[in-house]
Amino acid sequence: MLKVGVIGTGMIGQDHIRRLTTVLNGVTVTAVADVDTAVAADVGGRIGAAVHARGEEVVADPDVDAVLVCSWGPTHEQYVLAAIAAGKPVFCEKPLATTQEACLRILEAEVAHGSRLVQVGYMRRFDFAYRQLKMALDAGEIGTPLMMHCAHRNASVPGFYQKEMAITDTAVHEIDMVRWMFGTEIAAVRVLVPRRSRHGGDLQDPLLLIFEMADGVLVDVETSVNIRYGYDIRGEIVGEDGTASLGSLSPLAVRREGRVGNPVPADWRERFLQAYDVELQEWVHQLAGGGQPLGPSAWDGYAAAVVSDAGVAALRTGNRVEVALVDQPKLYAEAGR
Ligand code: NAD
Ligand code: ISE
Repeated sequence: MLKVGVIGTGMIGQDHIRRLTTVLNGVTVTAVADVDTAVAADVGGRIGAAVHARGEEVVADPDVDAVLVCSWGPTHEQYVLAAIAAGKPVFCEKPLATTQEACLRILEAEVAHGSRLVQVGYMRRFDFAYRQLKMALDAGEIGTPLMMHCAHRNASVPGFYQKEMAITDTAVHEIDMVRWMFGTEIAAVRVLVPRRSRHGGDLQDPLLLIFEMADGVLVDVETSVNIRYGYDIRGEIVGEDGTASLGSLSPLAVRREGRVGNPVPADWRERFLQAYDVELQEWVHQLAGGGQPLGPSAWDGYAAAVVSDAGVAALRTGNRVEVALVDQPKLYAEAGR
């Protein structure tokens, strides 16, 4: 039984604790911490886990084999570095860290450790529809890919959400997904700014991002974070011989009063419910078997941070911004790492 300690017991922390304790096999949650000590005490109390005042105490707890970081982005680096220093595997919700420099410090620490300990929470790689799409692409069903059209629509976003977050917090999922889908890096980013939705308040919403992949594939991503009607994630790849896209929003179709309707998921928890289950179940199995994590690596977290920064610069300047990555350490050179 893998014993996991969770740092950050907010929205996704609680959702992951629910799946670790009631859905998945071979895992138990033995410790939690949150700066909001009342929330941590409540969540920890419900599952009989030790409640610590600080995240570092979760990492150091002898009853914790592996760490799950679900606190706010700017706090990720300190906990990931603490886990690496303790030699414990750490699953970190996205982003790996909020600056490229912090991601590089994590890469350096993991490389010095000598084997992979870090996995980053880019769950789309575990989503059934995205996996089907990649299988069709890799099997050559639509020929050589030329373009991909994506949309990332949130019904609404919290009050602290700022305009750059459409790139660093929202489109960052597409940034990771297209690197994995096409097996190549993003070479340059442009951001186009359309007419502003009246539902977006002070945000520049929507945005249209253009990614130039290193092999020439062009990707466009619409981010709309106040679309109101629900959570809608789209993706269509245009190949030389055909197109392939993510399927229907819902397995349910309601026919009523002369219309057919598919329910739209309310948010990411509903849309990616099973992807998060698969993501963490594969992580648990891999670690319980004594292996290294196989999902998105610290390198992937670093690359996403660099592309996000390029996107923010493109938004601020209106220019095309090239992406410059450091040389990839050998630890991450094998496929899938
Ligand atoms: P949230 O605000 O609901 O929860 C974050 C929790 O972290 C809060 O309870 C807060 O008190 C706690 N916290 C803040 N600083 C801390 C610290 N130094 N030590 C310990 N706890 C601390 O936010 P959320 O929506 O749950 O997001 C948390 C993280 O998960 C973010 O990095 C976010 O980007 C990521 N996230 C990922 C997905 C996904 O689809 N993979 C979805 C939502 C959120
Ligand atoms: C949130 O943090 C997530 O990661 C969700 O998957 C994404 O859809 C949302 O836009 C982000 O704010």
